[in-house]
Amino acid sequence: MQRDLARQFLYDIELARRFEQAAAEQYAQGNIAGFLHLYPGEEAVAVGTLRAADVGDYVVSTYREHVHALVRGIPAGAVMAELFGRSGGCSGGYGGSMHLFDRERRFLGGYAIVGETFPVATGVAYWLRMNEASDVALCYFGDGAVNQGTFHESLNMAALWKLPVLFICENNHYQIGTEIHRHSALAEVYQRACAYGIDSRRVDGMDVLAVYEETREALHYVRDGHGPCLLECETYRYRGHSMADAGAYRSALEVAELRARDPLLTFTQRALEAGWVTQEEADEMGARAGREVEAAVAFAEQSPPPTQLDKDVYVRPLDLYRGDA
Ligand SMILES: Cc1ncc(C[n+]2csc(CCOP(=O)(O)OP(=O)(O)O)c2C)c(N)n1
Ligand SMILES: [Mg+2]
Repeated sequence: MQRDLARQFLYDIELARRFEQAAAEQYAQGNIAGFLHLYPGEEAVAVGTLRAADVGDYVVSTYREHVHALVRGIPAGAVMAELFGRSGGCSGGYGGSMHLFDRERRFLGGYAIVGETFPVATGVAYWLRMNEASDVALCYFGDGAVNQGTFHESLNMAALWKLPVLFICENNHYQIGTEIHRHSALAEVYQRACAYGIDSRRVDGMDVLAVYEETREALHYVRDGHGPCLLECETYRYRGHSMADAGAYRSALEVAELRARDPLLTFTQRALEAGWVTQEEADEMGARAGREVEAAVAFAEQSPPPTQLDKDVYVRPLDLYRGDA
């Protein structure tokens, strides 16, 4: 394990945890409207998978995507301003929490519909294949999405045409308040891929190193032209499904057991034991992440609301085809 990479992981997780905490506070203060789905507990998935990806790979994520956007390199201020619905947001303030977008960084959403990421990512992969590109489409989805028709339609098409797509299941074991054994006949998501002859793996999604290594292997496989792969990351969310959900359907014992495997705590411990960071450096990283989040909130607060709805929402089709829209 390279020391620099370990430190990057640690900073990513610190930033992610603090960013989401700040988002919850801003929501409670009325600065963020609509739905807000937070990620604490699941950080090792976004960090491990996206740090294993190349900058040329495309990312298609769900409504629980703030951390994916941050790890992809979208500035924290642009993500927070988008949550606030301000013009400095990465989607110009028109998308909000569930619709983060950054064309330059190949971050193609933020999708609110469960199961929506499958056809979008499969379409991107089809386009990549047509252009003989070596990039891969990363498709994120929750355990609740695998019973949607789009899952089966997209996996079939991706396998049939050997498309370069990595399907990444963020299995936090709940679809809102319904535990996976109550919503899925087959609770081992990775086993479903064999119905389409797709290579699949399962990894401990609380372990950032394991996620990183498994994703690297999977991406090699896809990039080598073998077709799609499915990676199931077993993880857990510490908060409710959204800010509107107190998560009362889970026992205190269950939450405590999973809190003991907190990726922030366990990876910090591991980094200290391996000598990748000292305690002082780890503390400094946390403080630096805190300052970055404070600056992001300040940026969002001073960013004006969007005013150019007519210009930004409607484009002439010809502009789109010319690529200058
Ligand atoms: C097609 C569709 N049906 C229902 C919903 C309402 N809904 C929003 S999130 C969600 C649960 C999805 O759970 P999962 O896929 O496991 O993702 P998680 O929220 O756990 O990350 C549901 C049912 C929706 N957004 N889209
Ligand atoms: Mg889920």
